[in-house]
Amino acid sequence: MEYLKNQYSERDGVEHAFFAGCFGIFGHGNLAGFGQALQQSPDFRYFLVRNEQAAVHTAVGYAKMKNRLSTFVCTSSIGPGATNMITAAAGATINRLPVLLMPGDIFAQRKVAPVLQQLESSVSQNISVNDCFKPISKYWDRINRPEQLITSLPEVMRVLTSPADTGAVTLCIPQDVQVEAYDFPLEMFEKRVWHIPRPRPDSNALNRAVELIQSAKKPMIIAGGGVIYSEAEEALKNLVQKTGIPVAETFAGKGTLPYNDPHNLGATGATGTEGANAISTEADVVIGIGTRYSDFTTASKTAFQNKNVKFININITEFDAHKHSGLALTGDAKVILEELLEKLDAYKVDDSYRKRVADYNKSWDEKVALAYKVEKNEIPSQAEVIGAVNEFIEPQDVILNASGSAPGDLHKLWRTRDSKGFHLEYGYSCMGYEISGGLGAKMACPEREIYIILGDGGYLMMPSEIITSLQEGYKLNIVLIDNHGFASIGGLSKSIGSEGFGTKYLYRDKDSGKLEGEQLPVDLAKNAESLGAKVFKTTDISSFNKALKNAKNEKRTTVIYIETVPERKMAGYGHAWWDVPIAEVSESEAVQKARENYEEQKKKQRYFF
Ligand SMILES: Cc1ncc(C[n+]2csc(CCOP(=O)(O)OP(=O)(O)O)c2C)c(N)n1
Ligand SMILES: [Mg+2]
Repeated sequence: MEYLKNQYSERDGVEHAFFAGCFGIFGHGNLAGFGQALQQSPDFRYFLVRNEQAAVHTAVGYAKMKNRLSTFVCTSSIGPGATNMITAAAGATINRLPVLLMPGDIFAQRKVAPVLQQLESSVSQNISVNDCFKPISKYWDRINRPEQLITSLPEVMRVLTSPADTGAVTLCIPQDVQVEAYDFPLEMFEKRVWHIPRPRPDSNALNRAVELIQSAKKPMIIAGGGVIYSEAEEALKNLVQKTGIPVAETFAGKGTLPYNDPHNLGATGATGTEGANAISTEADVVIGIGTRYSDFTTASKTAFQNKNVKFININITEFDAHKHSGLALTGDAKVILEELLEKLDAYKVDDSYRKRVADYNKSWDEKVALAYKVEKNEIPSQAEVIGAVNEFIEPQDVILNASGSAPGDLHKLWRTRDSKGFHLEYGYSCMGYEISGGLGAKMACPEREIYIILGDGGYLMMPSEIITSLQEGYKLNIVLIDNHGFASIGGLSKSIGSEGFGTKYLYRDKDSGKLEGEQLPVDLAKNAESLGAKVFKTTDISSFNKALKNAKNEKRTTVIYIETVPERKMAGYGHAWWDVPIAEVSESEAVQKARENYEEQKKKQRYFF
């Protein structure tokens, strides 16, 4: 604890305590060691959570808002407490967000094995459930002797503070080792600052990139989360204004430009706008900045159809910089964009191209306005709910979501006015991230209101951290959208010919044996109330709008409950496709038809050499 307290990060001259404290749940595997240490370290605050998975989501939500310059430690007992963290830890690594996991581990001394919750192995005594963290950790270690911490802790910090390598880091400490005494060198506990670098690109690679851009007639930028983590928004804006190169945004990159910047094509890929998908189809040079090129971004490798398309990838991670056989500009987005701008001289795109993009920006916003427009004051569509929230909240407030049908709608429809105002965990899209991740976001930015868009399915997965938000006095605004099941997966199931099988909350029908009986009598509003939230149960947009106002005056976490009609949806545009394989052989005609369409779409998929 003493070591962790003294670790700082620094970028651009600003220092941050790297750990804001510790989340956790105690059991026999951590209460006597970590627990006792935390008790005697009131300046390293301990936060009791309700679920170890939530602890990690909260740390991740916090780290995302802090642009990776600060995070939390998460401690768990051995066994189930530890493995509960695995889901969210994978999310941290996929989203390239730092979190330090400190699960307890089985006795190093072994005499008492098997202890309660120990998984035994007949092939090795050096295996515990904590080995499951290995494939999802960017660094993993087990401390069998106290002095191993002297060399392990600096590795933990190196990885957590590395913009290229960061993710979940796991440090397992057996429950008996946790309580051993050792005379550590005192220098270990002095303040240490980890300087976050802004590496510049190879100058030859930069020259080649400049040449390639100067030859481009239809260049475009795909802006990913890395733009925001590098705080490169201003550099991006300057480059775009001067050159006229349009920008399309991934989920993590949405908000890099304000929604109404005429160079902003908005969402790209499977959930992309008309403009982004039209331009990406034709683009001759694609400049990916801080993007992993997930299948949603590339419309499952169908988004880029120009035969001669070339990629330039600006990325701090060499692994990502080389994707799509791209010209790799490995380094920090902000400084690379600044250098590019200088070197590009008078390069700009044709006026007609710039105008075409500006027209797309405008015509898309007209579509958004239509989707926001309340048709009738009755059970609304999800888009109307999103519109009501968007029109109510302040520009600096944060919309937060991770799973269900909301991510796609938000990607398309949210008018983002602040680069930290759109918080989507869409790398792992983990149901359950919303409330816990929202708590982390609020802890990182208490001055902003956090609006969590949450489906009934996501709510049921992990409502528990409402309690933690009350305990700590961090107010969340939860918009709970009830469509009585999985609208997203139900829709997907219909699109592959499977009729929404197994996606609604219905009783099992006694005669057919299927889940097609009456609706289950679940009352999620009451459920949220029972956890201590102030609940507003609304039935249409006008009562929803009133609730938004009333919720703003509340001091504690609020839940605005609303039912929506799942059927009214936004259309997909251009190459807005997502590869979800459909059975090659089926007796169902619907599946056969869907398979035909699938085979057509498959033909558009590309490799890039
Ligand atoms: C932990 C987890 N399990 C399963 C999934 C797959 N999945 C994605 S969306 C979804 C349904 C979400 O339901 P709900 O929150 O009600 O949102 P809706 O689809 O109705 O908009 C499921 C099961 C997931 N993303 N995360
Ligand atoms: Mg639902």
